[in-house]
Amino acid sequence: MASIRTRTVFITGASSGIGRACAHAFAAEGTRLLLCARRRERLEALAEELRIEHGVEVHTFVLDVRERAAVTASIDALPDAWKEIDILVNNAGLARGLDKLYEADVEDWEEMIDTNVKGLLYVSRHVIPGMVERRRGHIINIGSIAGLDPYPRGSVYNGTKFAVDGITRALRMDLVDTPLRVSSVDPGLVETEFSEVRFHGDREKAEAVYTDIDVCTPDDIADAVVYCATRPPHVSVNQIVIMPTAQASSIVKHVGPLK
Ligand code: NDP
Ligand code: 8X3
Repeated sequence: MASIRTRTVFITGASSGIGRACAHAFAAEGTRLLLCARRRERLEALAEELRIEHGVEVHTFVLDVRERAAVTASIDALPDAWKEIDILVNNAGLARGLDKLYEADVEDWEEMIDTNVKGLLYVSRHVIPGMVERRRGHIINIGSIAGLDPYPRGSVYNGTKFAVDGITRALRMDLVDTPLRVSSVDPGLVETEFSEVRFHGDREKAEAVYTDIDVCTPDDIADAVVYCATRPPHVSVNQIVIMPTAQASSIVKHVGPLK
């Protein structure tokens, strides 16, 4: 295991779920943390928690990754001590709706495409050049089983996560002549705010997704992300697909106790 102590890790969408768990897991390894999301209070509370629990340096900023100009301006405006990003975790993302393509709300599509695909691209485009210049960096994209194996009513969310898979693999080719590494961690069901966001705040519908099935926790996923980041420099963990034991594909899930 390679030490990443004092490395600077930038996590998008750190205010909740997997991003928040990644912040804790990296802090436990002694990294410095650069965290963004749209909800300022959440970020500030998390930063305080990380400083107290792990004694690490944390810098937060509010960012909507869909806003291209804001992405470039906020990264350019980072204090000098935070400009050299070693590990980028492209995590900010969401699903909106669970509908047949021909019945779905087009606004939901725009939000998913703008966040999951364009947001990831804007951040990557602005962070990676510095990594190439310093000949040091690791990009870890949070994809999904939904980006490897589609499911009914998921077409546009599926499409965005298939795009993340394609982008991840092509980027790895673009960087093959550099010391940079590109990984993707592709989870199945993880209990976070994901389903509440998907169902536009309908908690009952969201809770039903995780009822009677022993799903993954955000910490399970963060553990896989830190695994990717702590391999020796000559080892690239290209992809980790990580699901609950009771899930075998996007659509094959076992509800109820295991036999
Ligand atoms: P959560 O809803 O708990 O967290 C999503 C995070 O993304 C929040 O911190 C949110 O912060 C941030 N975010 C959303 N939109 C934006 C935006 N426009 N700009 C900046 N930040 C944004 O869900 P998860 O933790 O589950 O999701 C994290 C990633 O994991 C997503 O990419 C998701 O697709 C992926 N994933 C989730 C799975 C699951 O079952 N939960 C399974 C497979 C993949 P804020 O609202 O404060 O901006
Ligand atoms: C999230 C997993 O199956 O709910 O990417 O789409 S799923």
